[in-house]
Amino acid sequence: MTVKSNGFEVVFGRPAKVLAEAPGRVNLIGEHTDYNGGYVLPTAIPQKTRVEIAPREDRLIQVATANVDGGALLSFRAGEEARRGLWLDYVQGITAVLRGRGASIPGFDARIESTVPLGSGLSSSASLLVALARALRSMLGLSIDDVEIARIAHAAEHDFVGAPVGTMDQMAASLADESTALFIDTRTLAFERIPLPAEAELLVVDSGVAHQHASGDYKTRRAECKQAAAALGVPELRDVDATRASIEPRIASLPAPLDRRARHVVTENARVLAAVAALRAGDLARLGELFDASHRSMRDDFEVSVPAVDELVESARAQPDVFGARLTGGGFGGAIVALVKRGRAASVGRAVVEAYARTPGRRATVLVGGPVP
Ligand code: GAF
Repeated sequence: MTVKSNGFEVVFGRPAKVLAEAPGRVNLIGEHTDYNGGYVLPTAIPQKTRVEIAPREDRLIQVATANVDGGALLSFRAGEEARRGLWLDYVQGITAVLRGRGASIPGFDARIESTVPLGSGLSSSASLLVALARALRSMLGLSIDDVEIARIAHAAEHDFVGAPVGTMDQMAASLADESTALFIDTRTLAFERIPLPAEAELLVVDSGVAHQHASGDYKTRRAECKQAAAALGVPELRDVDATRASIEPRIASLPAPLDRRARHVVTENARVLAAVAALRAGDLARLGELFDASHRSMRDDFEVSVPAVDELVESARAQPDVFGARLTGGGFGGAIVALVKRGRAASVGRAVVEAYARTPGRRATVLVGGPVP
């Protein structure tokens, strides 16, 4: 079988055999909980990464992308993966992890094209990893389920690329769809799809302040959470029961900033469970309150927001028909997500972008919820 290709053939002079896709994600709530064994609630966004692929007779792996510097073609040999600090590492990560799990990986040509914005906290890397893993599963006839695809993508990013991320993004890219929220217990990777409310829509606005995951701040937060868990005598912060009245003084007695970090994770886990209940009950006002509380917690306790993002959140909250708004993703820049009355996201987005642009040098972009092109 060959697939109708709109680029592969131009680069490689033959048709692709397989086409696979995976979406980016926006996290509704449950931030910095996934590496603490906690709960998360992402959903898929319309933007996707698409991978076209065809096997080769030799061991060469050639990968073209339309997304870097107007187009790039890089290569390596199957079995000779070595980290180079380039986007190609994501591809090498997947082939190395699959081989480590016993798959025989031949040479192949691949072309990657993505509409997921880079650096906005919407999981462009996880969508690439999952799309490629799916393409190889289908090209090689591997019997791997979607949770396993997420685990392989996570191992590629965490162990091979060296980004110390949790499992939310890969699970979302592999299992989420646009009409449901994916409620994941990141300790077990058990998941459940919960329908999104028909009366609301999501608005995602990029602040234009690029974030960088593998950077020191994310690592520092991870380390602080580990220290806080050890000081509280639990394996992971997930194990702290937020409903126990005795826990608040114990968290407050931790040395700063571990007290604030622990408080964020413990209360954020509780907010995810409350958000799931609100979704099930169709209680949009409650869901909005939880978005707002999550943002305050990320800003004040986890300290992963930046002034530009706070400004976007406040400006969205000031608009009519907005139930709640918060920073989404890892932070230190990136995008906000707002829960908006259905039919109002495009005009709220326009107002927020306009208000933001009044500060010189600031330019925001509506990524989800804008006018349908
Ligand atoms: C980034 C990471 F990749 C995720 O694993 C998660 O920790 C998120 O930041 C914060 O919730 O997207």
